[in-house]
Amino acid sequence: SRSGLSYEQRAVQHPNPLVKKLFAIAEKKKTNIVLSADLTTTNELLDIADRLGPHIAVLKTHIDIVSDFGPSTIEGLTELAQRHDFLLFEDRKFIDIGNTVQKQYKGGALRIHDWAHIVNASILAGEGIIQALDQTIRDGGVSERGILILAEMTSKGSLAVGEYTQASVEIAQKFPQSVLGFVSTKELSSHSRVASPDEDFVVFTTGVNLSSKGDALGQQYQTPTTAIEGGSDFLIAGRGIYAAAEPVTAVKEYQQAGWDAYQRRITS
Ligand code: 5BU
Repeated sequence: SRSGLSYEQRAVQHPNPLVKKLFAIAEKKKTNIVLSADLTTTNELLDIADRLGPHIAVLKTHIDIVSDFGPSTIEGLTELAQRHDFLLFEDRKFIDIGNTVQKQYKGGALRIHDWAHIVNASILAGEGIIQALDQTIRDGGVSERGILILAEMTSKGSLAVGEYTQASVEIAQKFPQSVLGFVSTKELSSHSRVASPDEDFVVFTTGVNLSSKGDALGQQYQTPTTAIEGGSDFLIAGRGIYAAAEPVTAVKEYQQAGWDAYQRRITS
């Protein structure tokens, strides 16, 4: 793991072009915030992406909750991602057999591979799912596509723990060209039995909130500071930001807290 280095140093050393770009964006914009933009209409989604875009490194979508989804949703997101310099992450949580996920990733109404730089997948079905997504990425003719493995989940009673989480790391290590890292509550790769010294998986941490401990449906939160101290590299926050009375003020608070915590981690 290289979690003790700056984003700039990690950008220079990382072999994967998409991770290089992600780290370079973080360094340039001084942000490790991933906005979980769980808005349900195209207008609301694009409006929040435009207002908060300058403060985030990645915009995470659940594109299947957008009630009026269409080409203008994707054109709008792609244009804003270029204008404000952030990446697009579709939180699709692929979980089926390889043959099905290839169709879900490339085709269908959502054509996720066309526009999302990052997707995530569960390894419940075994490593074939990652092999399938990896194959689509390598044959897809588009550069800058990558996968995060769902190694843990933040919801109460999650079964993604222990050996399951460990297996996520081992499968990631078999597909270093397309697996960028993990969605997890803390750093994992240093616990791996076969970690190589130059391995640098990126840790995205969801369930981040400055003022709440959870919700009525089992979500469990930690703060930006505890997440970064635990080895997280990018903080995924949704309602704490977009549902705040002043989302721009809120995103700046998360941005500052996340950035300061990262600087403390690498200088201590
Ligand atoms: P929130 O509003 O910050 O609670 O939103 C969290 C987002 O992250 C939401 O889109 C979830 O679907 C997503 N999520 C999560 O909360 N916990 C997990 O373990 C994973 C994703 Br993986």
